[in-house]
Amino acid sequence: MDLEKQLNELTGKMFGKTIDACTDSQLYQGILQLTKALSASKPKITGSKKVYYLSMEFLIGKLLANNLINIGIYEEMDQVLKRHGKKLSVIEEMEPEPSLGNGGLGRLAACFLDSIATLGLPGDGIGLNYHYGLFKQVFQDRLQKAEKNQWIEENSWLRDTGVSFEVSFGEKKVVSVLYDIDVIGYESGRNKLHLFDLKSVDESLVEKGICFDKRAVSKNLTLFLYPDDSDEAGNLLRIYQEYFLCSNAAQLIIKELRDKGCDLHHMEKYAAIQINDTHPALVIPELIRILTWEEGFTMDEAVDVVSKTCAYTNHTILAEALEKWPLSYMEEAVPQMVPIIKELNARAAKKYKDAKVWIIDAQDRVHMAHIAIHYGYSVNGVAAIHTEILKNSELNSFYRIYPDKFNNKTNGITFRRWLLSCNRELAGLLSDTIGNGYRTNAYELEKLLERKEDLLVLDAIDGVKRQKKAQLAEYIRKMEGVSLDTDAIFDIQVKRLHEYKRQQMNVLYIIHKYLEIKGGRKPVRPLAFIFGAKAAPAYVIAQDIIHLLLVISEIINHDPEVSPYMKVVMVENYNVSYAERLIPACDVSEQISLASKEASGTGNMKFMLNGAVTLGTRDGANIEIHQLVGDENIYMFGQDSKAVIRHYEKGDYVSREYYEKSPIIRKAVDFLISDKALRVGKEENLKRLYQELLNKDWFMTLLDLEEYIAIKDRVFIDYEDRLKWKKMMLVNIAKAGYFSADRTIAEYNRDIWKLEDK
Ligand code: 26Q
Repeated sequence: MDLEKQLNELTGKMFGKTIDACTDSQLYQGILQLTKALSASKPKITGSKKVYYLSMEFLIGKLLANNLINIGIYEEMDQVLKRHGKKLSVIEEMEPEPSLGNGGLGRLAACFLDSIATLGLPGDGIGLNYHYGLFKQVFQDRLQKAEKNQWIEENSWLRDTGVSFEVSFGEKKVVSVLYDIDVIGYESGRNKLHLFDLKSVDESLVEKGICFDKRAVSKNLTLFLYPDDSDEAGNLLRIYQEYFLCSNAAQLIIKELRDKGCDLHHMEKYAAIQINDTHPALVIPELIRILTWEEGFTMDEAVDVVSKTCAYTNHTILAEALEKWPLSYMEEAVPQMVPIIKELNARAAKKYKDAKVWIIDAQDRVHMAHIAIHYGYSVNGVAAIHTEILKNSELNSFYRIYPDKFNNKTNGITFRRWLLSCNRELAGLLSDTIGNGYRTNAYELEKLLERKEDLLVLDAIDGVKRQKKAQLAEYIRKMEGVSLDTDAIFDIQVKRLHEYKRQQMNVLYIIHKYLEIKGGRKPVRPLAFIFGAKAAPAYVIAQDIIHLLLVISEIINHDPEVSPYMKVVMVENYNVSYAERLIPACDVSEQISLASKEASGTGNMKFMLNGAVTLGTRDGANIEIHQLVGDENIYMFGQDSKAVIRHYEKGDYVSREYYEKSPIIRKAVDFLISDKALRVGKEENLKRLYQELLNKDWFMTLLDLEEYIAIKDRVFIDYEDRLKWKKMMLVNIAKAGYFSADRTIAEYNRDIWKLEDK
């Protein structure tokens, strides 16, 4: 039966209406139901061994467009709606965005699920069904306020499975319920994202904003996602959440293996469990607990088989983000884990005299990463430089014990969402130019290099960029009330707000530029600086940086002398959907973290794929982008990771020296507490930030500022050599194939999971 007929029947059944009579919201619900039915008819991906990807976060974003593309009916659905005077792109807007992740780590998990299914590998995600997910950001008085994001509607992608487990927190017992979301591969079969919820969850616990009673564990466990991307948050509730995920995951995996008749003594032949950072590392002691207490294993047998089944991915070297939980918290929240963890620690301590590798330290803190490294068979970093830093410094004591466990898996992104879906115009142009092959083999993008001198192709790529910039400008005008000139250079920095990512360095450049324009030095072409970032509510300096951004944008956009030449926009509630609009419209991709601190970054890859040119430091995957595109197609600056690590070791970075030595830096920094800034902004926030920059500046903002200003000025001048710039765009797109998550997942499978091929 054709799509149109099916949709008409469905809307008839659901609302008693034909397609023509439906509202956009009703049409969305009809198409959702139809897509769900079609995906259920896709073959389930099977095989003797399966990977379970455990993660506290799956930042899946809206699913409608992506599912239609992967099922292969996007165009057809678009046509059907057109015939009824409707637009699919408008209907897509009706879908609420699930925000089940903070940033990179969560989005990576979502990209990986797409690629696992696309490669035809049996593999499911296991996570939590947060009712509100990450907070919704609103700006009030130029400060960030957090509100809840209600994303689950009556009609949603979730399927109630009827599966349910009991989870004990000492004497306290709760019951879970399992919801599934289908994961459809591109022109492939179907896997699952399993999301556990709490049967007794109580949404009415939520008071103002995102406040709720933290102690009512049996009611609150799955209400919110912790908003602390890479920051400490020693909260008991987080341990409850982590154990809730791990216990459910362990029970589900054992149930599936039993149902398949597998011998649990050889679990490693049937299952690989990938632990996404340490957040789900309790799955190791929990599996050991179940096998010894309930399945009659000896401790040796249980430790052995679990260690052959679990593998750990590290996403950070920030010391404050490595989870260390006080043993007393564990005793309170998950007492049944304590004897197991003590036994695992005793085994490690007996074998290795170096106390740095023990699980429980002298202050009775449990190091989650140490559990995962000793009792897992693989440890991987997420970009080449990151893995090297893990091996040579952060985890060196472990690398010396287990050199063979360590491996690198440079991150990747799904091209289905980050090209085919968010930039249909570019995807179409690429198909017309080099054929469709790149859609399944991303390396075929390199065919574009043969057209590097072809003016028609270069102009067409530039034409798409203009189109996407115009679309974004229109959206920003509507949403943020700021009008951007499409002729301006769009310079974009979007990512979580963190000092190490150095949004504040970008702002100091902008202040410098503003002062220059005030002094009569105008740029040849208007500049548009666009930011998007959420900050952890408890991260004070990050809140101050948001405030500064909003103050500076207010001052600049309302200054008639300056605003014709530059605009600054901080978009509200940056999320996956906003990223899908921003990334295709970007000219200059800001990737300016302090070298050694950004494990990989994945936004950098998305921008490159969409024809933006990177302005970046020698950090994370920027280094691999640089190697691929060569010196002429990227702007790299700043001290490298070795120099930065040396500064930390010697303690010889003194920000005030940079401030005193350079008039440019001094003028920009002083502007923070100038009358002009204080007239618009709050003294408390601006002064605190000023003091922080001068007296501490732990993430070395001023270290690279002069170089940053110089190179950024050069970027904007180079943009005027339009031919050169268009070639840079083409080379960046052509070389992005390496960053397909399909490549990353093929490597995970080859080196770690070893599942059968299709
Ligand atoms: C830990 C304990 C308590 C509460 C929260 C947390 C927590 C939550 C999220 C700690 C860290 C995160 C997220 C980390 C993250 O997103 N890391 C990013 O991972 C990306 C994918 O590998 C990399 O590209 C980024 O470089 C890395 O910053």
